[in-house]
Amino acid sequence: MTGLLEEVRCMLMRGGTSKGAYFLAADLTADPVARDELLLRVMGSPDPRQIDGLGGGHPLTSKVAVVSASAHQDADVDYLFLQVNVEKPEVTTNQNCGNLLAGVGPFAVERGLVAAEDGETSVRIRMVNSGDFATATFPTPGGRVAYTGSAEISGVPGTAAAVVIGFPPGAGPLLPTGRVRDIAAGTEVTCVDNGMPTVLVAASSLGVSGYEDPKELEADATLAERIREIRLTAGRSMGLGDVSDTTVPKVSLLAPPRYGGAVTTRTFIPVRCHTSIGVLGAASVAAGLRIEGGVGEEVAQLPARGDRLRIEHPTGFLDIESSIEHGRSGALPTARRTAVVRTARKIFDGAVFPRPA
Ligand code: NQM
Repeated sequence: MTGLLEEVRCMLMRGGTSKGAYFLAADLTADPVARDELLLRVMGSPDPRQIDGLGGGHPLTSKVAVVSASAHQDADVDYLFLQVNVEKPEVTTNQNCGNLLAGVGPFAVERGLVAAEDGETSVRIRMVNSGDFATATFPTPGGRVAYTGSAEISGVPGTAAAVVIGFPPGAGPLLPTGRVRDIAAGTEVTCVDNGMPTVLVAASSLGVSGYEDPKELEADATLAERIREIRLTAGRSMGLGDVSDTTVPKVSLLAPPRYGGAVTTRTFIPVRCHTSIGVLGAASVAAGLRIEGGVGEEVAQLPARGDRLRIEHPTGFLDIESSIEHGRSGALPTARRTAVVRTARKIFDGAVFPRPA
């Protein structure tokens, strides 16, 4: 038929400091090749402006969540995260996204996958990309998702209802290289995975302060090349193989805090510099700062007590609760618990009309 556009049921949501298209798995084809081809047309990729689709021309606004009922005994729903490349015809599943995760519980209630309580509802989520789990708790007065509230997160104007997300320790090792410190491309790093494979580097060891604006850092070709070399070497040591075309590991530059937090960060995801910091990226930074002998030790100021610490980033801060267990008699540390407050908001609900194939 000529002239008619195909349509797919879709909800656009802000999840934390990112924005993405949320789908029920049942509303998409199960064939990953056909699904990815459709999602490129939905988001308007490849095109730096994504002018003909939902994407916003930046990796943080070119994201997709696919949600379905879970068959796993410890989960209510499965959440598959897809990163839709802005400039290349590429959709990847090799990373997770803790920001879009914030919208998964509300979306699951909106679509009837989970029955809401009158008051607040907890949704147990299996993150398909990593196999890890999270529990999201959010207000549902009268059994309906409340989006307005008083929680404020840096990088998002205004306030909204809090989505409290707790993460039990993931299945993989906290220190994937088996060491607290490595040399990657001549630079001292600590490679951590507390939900997001992340390479921690002192900003000063790369000749920058770590307080620069993301745009200024992105424009620094010498820095970009150093970060690329560090990622390639660290990625191999972390068991991720050749990471030249993947979005993980992230590289987080660390500098001393300036506003009472524990550390300042500038995080490369992996080429663009994050305007704030990813949730799981922050979980990895927070756990990494607590590792005795790690590169964070010379830079961070950890709170004297308690699990909560504040990570400063380009547009404010992210508070996160994190604790690790230091191994006895030389054993490596392991993650214990991580929890964070995010917000999420439904922006539209309806049908998306993808660019014709
Ligand atoms: O680390 C960006 C984001 C993310 C990922 C990225 C994220 C996380 O802010 O949990 O949320 O690192 O690619 O959405």
